[in-house]
Amino acid sequence: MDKYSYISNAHSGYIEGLYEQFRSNPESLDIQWQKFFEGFEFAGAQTLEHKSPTINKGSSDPLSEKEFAVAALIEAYRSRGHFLADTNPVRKRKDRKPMLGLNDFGLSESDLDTCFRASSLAGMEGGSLRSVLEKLRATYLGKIGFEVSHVRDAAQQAWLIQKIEKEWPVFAPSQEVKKRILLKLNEAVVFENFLHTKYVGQKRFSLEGGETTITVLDFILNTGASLGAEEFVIGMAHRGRLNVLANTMGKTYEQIFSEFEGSAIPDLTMGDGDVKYHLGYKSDQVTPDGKAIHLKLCPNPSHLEAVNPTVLGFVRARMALEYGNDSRKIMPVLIHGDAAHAGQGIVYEVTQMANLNGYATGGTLHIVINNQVGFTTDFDDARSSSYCTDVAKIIEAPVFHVNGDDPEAAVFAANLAAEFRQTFGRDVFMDLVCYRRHGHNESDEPKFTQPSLYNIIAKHANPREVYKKTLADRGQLDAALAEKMDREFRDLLQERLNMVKQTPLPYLPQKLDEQWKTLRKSVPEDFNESPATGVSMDALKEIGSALIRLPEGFKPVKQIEKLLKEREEMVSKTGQINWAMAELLAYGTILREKKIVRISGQDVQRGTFSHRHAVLRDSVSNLPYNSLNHINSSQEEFQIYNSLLSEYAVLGFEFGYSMANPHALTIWEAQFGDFANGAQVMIDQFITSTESKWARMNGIVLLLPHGYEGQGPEHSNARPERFLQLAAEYNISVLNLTSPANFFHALRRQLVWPFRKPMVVMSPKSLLRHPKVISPLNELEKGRFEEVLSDLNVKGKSVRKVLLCSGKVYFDLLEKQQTDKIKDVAIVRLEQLYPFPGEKLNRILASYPGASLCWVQEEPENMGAWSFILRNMRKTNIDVVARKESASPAVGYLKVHNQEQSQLLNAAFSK
Ligand SMILES: Cc1ncc(C[n+]2csc(CCOP(=O)(O)OP(=O)(O)O)c2C)c(N)n1
Repeated sequence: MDKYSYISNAHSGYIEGLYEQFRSNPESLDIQWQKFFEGFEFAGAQTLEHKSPTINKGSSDPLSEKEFAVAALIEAYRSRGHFLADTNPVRKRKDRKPMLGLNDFGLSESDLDTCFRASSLAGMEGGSLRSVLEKLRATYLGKIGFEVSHVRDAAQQAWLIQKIEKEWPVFAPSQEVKKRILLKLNEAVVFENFLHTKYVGQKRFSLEGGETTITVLDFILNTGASLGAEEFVIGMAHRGRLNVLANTMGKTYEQIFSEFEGSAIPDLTMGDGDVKYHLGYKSDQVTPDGKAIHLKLCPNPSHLEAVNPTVLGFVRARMALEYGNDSRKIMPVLIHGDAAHAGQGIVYEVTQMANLNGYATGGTLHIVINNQVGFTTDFDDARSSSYCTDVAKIIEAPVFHVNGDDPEAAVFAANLAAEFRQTFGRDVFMDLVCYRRHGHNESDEPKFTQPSLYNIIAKHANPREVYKKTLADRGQLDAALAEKMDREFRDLLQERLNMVKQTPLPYLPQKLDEQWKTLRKSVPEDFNESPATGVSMDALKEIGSALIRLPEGFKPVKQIEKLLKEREEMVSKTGQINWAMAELLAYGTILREKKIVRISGQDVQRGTFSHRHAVLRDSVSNLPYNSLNHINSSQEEFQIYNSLLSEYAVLGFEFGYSMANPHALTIWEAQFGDFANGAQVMIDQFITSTESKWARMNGIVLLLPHGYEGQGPEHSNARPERFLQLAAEYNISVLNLTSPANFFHALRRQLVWPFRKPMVVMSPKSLLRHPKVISPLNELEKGRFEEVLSDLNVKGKSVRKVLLCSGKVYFDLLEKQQTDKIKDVAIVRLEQLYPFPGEKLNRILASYPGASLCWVQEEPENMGAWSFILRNMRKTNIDVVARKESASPAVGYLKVHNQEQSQLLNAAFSK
């Protein structure tokens, strides 16, 4: 093999390809390659035989091949150097085959003293290859592994390379900065150590091994604030949370110790509460540089990474509410565990949201506390990717892998990350490689599974000691100062603990955020009757005309012309409105009241079933037109976004949004209700339990298309039984509606109530076009949401049977009742299942004395609302007609479905 085989066989084609690309479209290349080829073309004519840098085997100009080899080597350090960086504080890094040896490029020791033109052309200072290599190693193989070559945006990449190559090698923090680093490390280390000795074996998910996190956060807040951020919203799991609460968020040590003492039983009327390492907190602080900032740590459940979309939704809403949509003023910070970040699908979903119109928040700053172990699982079993942060590459976000034992490196990376986020408004990731001193929690034995690693960790000094030694070795530390810091902080903690031992502080939930102050907690009586939610006819007409107006020159497709005509007829001729119209009118009324309506979900602009057409498209230009944004000049904005194909993250985002702005109507619509189980974590851990766990209300709306229409096991069932099982203590409302007017009032009720409740609606599919699914327009003018609808046609003592039902089956029953002219069976609809409108229902049932009662549902008997009805009507003699118990929600054959449906109807009306 000839000595340049690597470059000539493997890389020449590659570089030639790049050169071709450069000639046809220079912008498409990374900035270093652009510079390289520009320089090469400029200088090439004088020294190269060919202007084109074609590399021929046996070329007569070996120097030109070596120039390319040197260029490839520089490029390789930039793109793969991170694989060799010294980032692991406790063990040798895995060999990721970085191929950075001289011979990997057809170079050898004998070339080291040659000065290659390529190095200065590639943006490195000139000099011998030896000096260039030294610089590359110092820059890329030090305590930070910079992973930035996948960032294709030329400006971002040039900025990053400049910072990395010009600033990092000469980074020398001032004495002030060093003191601050030590102070934060001291707080982090002493706090953990103090808890460890005072509360032996109590779970706290300590940060030990990763204490540098506290320093990193401190600098992110300081730098972020200096660059314009006024608010930071943090999401994180259990690991290190108490330390962050105490030493970043400013939660008092007394409060934390009181929670450890756990002496007093808190007031459970406020809810059932949560463990201390899940609780949220907010505070106002001043950074070391003197900037005032608001900090918020969002409450989160055990489910790792589940909090992420809620943080982003929260930030998005705050951005609009407080900061005129200036994303530089508010920064989301997500702190991850390495195993969770690599393994949880929600991380991918949330990453995909980063730059989407409907979800962008001006970039998230991510920090992974990478302690190399997940519970007991080593990273080799936890991911196929090289890094736990590899998801960053899908959005071309830079990643800085940092040795957690080098707080100065961590500070450089933290500042760089904050600056990048504030400069470019894009995500950035910091992978803080550290270790976990104890087991998963403080009573776990880590040596069961990582004995050799834990032998090393047992002897490894904590990051504060490591830093103290570094400073001492450099002659930069006053030993007495470090001693003093330690002693004073320990004494302070002891003093606070003594206070708490004498008088423990009671548990107090966080005060409500400003936006919530006009609202109150609900009481059971609130649900006896819904509030009035009617709207004047003038307002309805104004919205109606916006819904039929088009901008000058707008050419809709044919079907839309027809739709607009129908809309016009509904409002000005027939006075009978369908589902879509009721829905759009409801949104319009809220917008007119200067409140935001925000909807997202798959294909929501048109509506999965083509009913909504909230955003119209010009048939020629394709430009969108959002009719509800053109009602009048003082209205609020109608925000309707087709979402990415995700349920978990999108529902989480909307939940977070409604957490920040209770005066916006925030809606998530599932494509079909079945898919809500892809977001089950959000439903269980947040939507239905937030008020009880964290004393926080939420008014999100879930629209879940539901109904048996012969479409098979999926697309039929939004699993109302699950929501009904989760319903208790007035935590949510669950609706299964049949009337457009009722939908209108239910939507409006969300913001009229003086409290907030999540609302889950089993929403229609075929009923969207059912001729009987209409309401008189004037029902929107007056009235309120009706929880129960009685039979208007069949009344009185002659009724032998009452069919109680909910949702779509009503129309099947009604058709049979009318076709067969049945006068002795009445049909009563429960429009709201939960809170169960028992009193109203009983009043209606009392008007049918002597009649038997039968619950009718389309769902199999083990699904639907039946078990809920039984539980709520246990004193009533009630029968059931339903599909037979089954494992699958519905049959796969239309004919069988039709057969079942007619049997169901016959059974319902049978004697
Ligand atoms: C979704 C989910 N699955 C499983 C668990 C149980 N669990 C708690 S911590 C943990 C390991 C997390 O490892 P990592 O993300 O590396 O964070 P660390 O605890 O090491 O800081 C697991 C599996 C969980 N909390 N959430």
